[in-house]
Parts: sequence; C-alpha cells; structure tokens
Amino acid sequence: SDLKAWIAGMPKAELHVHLEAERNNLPLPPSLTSLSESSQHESGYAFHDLTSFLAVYYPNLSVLQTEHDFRDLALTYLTHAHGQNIKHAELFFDPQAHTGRGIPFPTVLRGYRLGLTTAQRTLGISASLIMCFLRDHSAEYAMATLMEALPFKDAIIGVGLDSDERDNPPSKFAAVFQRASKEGFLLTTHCDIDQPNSLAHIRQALTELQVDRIDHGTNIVADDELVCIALQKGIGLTCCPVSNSVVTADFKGREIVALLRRGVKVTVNSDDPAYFRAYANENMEKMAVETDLTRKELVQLQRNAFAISWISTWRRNHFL
Ligand code: ES4
Ligand code: ZN
Repeated sequence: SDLKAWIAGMPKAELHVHLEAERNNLPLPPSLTSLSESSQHESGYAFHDLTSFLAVYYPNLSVLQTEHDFRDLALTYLTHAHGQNIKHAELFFDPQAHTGRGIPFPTVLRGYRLGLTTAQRTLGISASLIMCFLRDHSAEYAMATLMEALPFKDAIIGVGLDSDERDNPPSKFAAVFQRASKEGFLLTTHCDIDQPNSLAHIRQALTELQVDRIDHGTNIVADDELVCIALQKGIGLTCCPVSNSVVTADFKGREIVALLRRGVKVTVNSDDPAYFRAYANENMEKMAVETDLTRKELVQLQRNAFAISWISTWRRNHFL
C-alpha cells in the first residue's frame, strides 16, 4: 500500500533491538526442538507474557558458540535492517547469557565487532553495541562483566539493564552504572511497562543512575514531574509497540502519542524482531494504523531516533 511504501522509504534509526533475538532464524538445538514442535505460537514458540518469553529466549542462545556464530548473527540482523532502510542501529547484547555457559567474553565481542565492521563496509549501515547486564543476576556479577568489557571499550558505546525487572530495580546497579559512566560508557536501562513499581524505577533511573535514555518507559506519562525531568534533560524513550502487544495486552500507542505531543523524544523500535515477526517498518505501520498520528508526527518519531541516538558519540567507535 501507499502507507507501507512510504514507511519503508523513510530513513530510520533502530535504538532498541536485542541482537540475540535474531537467533530465532538459526536452527534450534536438539534439546529445544521438541519444545518448538509442541508449541502453539505462530513464531514456533509458546509465550504469553515476559516471563514465559524470557524462559524460551535465554535457553535458545546455546546455539551460539563460536566467534563466527556471533559475527553471522550480527550480520544477519544488520542485513535485514539495511533492507528496511535503517541507517543506524544500536544493538543490545547480553554477554552474561554467553559467559554464563562457558563462552569467553572476547569470543562474543570479537564476533559481534566483526559483524558490525563487515556490515558497515559492505552495506554502509552504521551500528553500535550496547552491553546489557542481566538484572536478575547480582550487581557483583554485573561489575565483573563491566571489568571484562574494559579492554573492548572502543567497541561498546554504552551499557543497559535487561531481562526480568521484577524485584530488580535500577538502584540495585547504581554502583555499576557509576563506574560505567566513569569509564566513558553512555547509560540506559529497561523500565518495562508491566512493572508494579514502574514509576519508582523510572525515577531511580533518571535520578540515581543518571541514564541518558530509557528503554520502554512509557509509564512516565502518568507522572508530570518525571515527564518534566525527561523534557529538561532531553531523555529519549525507546518504545517497542509490537513487543508490548505480544508480551502484555497493550501496545502503549496512546501513551507514545501523548508523550510525542508533549515534546518527549519517544521513538519506535522492534525489541526482538525475529520472535515478534516485526522489524522497524512493521512497528511504524502499527503506530500509523492504530493511532491518529499524522505523517508529520510519524516522521518526527524517526527524527527523535536520530536525535537521541548515540551516533555523534562515535569517539568510542573509532574502529568503525
Ligand atoms: C527482552 Cl522483551 C525483553 N525484555 C527484557 N529483556 C529482554 N531480553 C531480550 N528480550
Ligand atoms: Zn528490550
């Protein structure tokens, strides 16, 4: 259709995608094949909320073993992104999901880094890595992971928090984030939409952790003071409508629209595109079809993405 072609033709930036999600395109390990065959979901998996999704997502990563596997994974995602006219992508990865099962940190980093540089050279797409800590593990483990990352500083633009947020508030990682900032990493954290202490977590992220961005975070719309802080600091939100609609009941379109119209730098992203069957274009299409955003406002979502991206901080990316 006209709308689809218009969205496809728009230059885009993707700021919230978990690189390991692309693993969904690889063959399953034998131990998980039966799980896939017995499930009902059209993607081949059975999940209905974040917990059941994460319970499939993390064990699946066992297919990733060699530097070559990590390179391929990054290149597969970036090829897909390039095909959707994405000019720049900032990619989350979870080193602890690999080091925790015996894959050395440098294997992961060298593979991803090679994927990014190869894509940059062959496709002309710009990309950076954001290292996430698994927030359902200890702050000490996160700090140890941060120390392992220091020799690869040039390949990692920032750090974040992902996995299970329940009882794992941002404040748990205050010391880790303070050290990361001191080492020159930019900061972000997931503040999921289905959390009981959502506004407290957003407040901690903004005031204690001093994050540069928030991932999801649309619940902020309910708190004027927090919205003002976000406006003052120019804090952007990386929202993921299709992901929200899969792991919760609500795609948060109304909140994204309200925040956009208040001047908050909201963006539209894909989270786990191969699992949710929706990359950047499909997420933009959902916003276009299911909200009253004008075309000008749809463009503004992508302007926001370039504005809050960490492109201009390519000092730490000079290897590219
Ligand atoms: C994730 Cl949807 C979601 N939430 C939290 N952590 C994640 N890691 C990968 N996908
Ligand atoms: Zn995410």
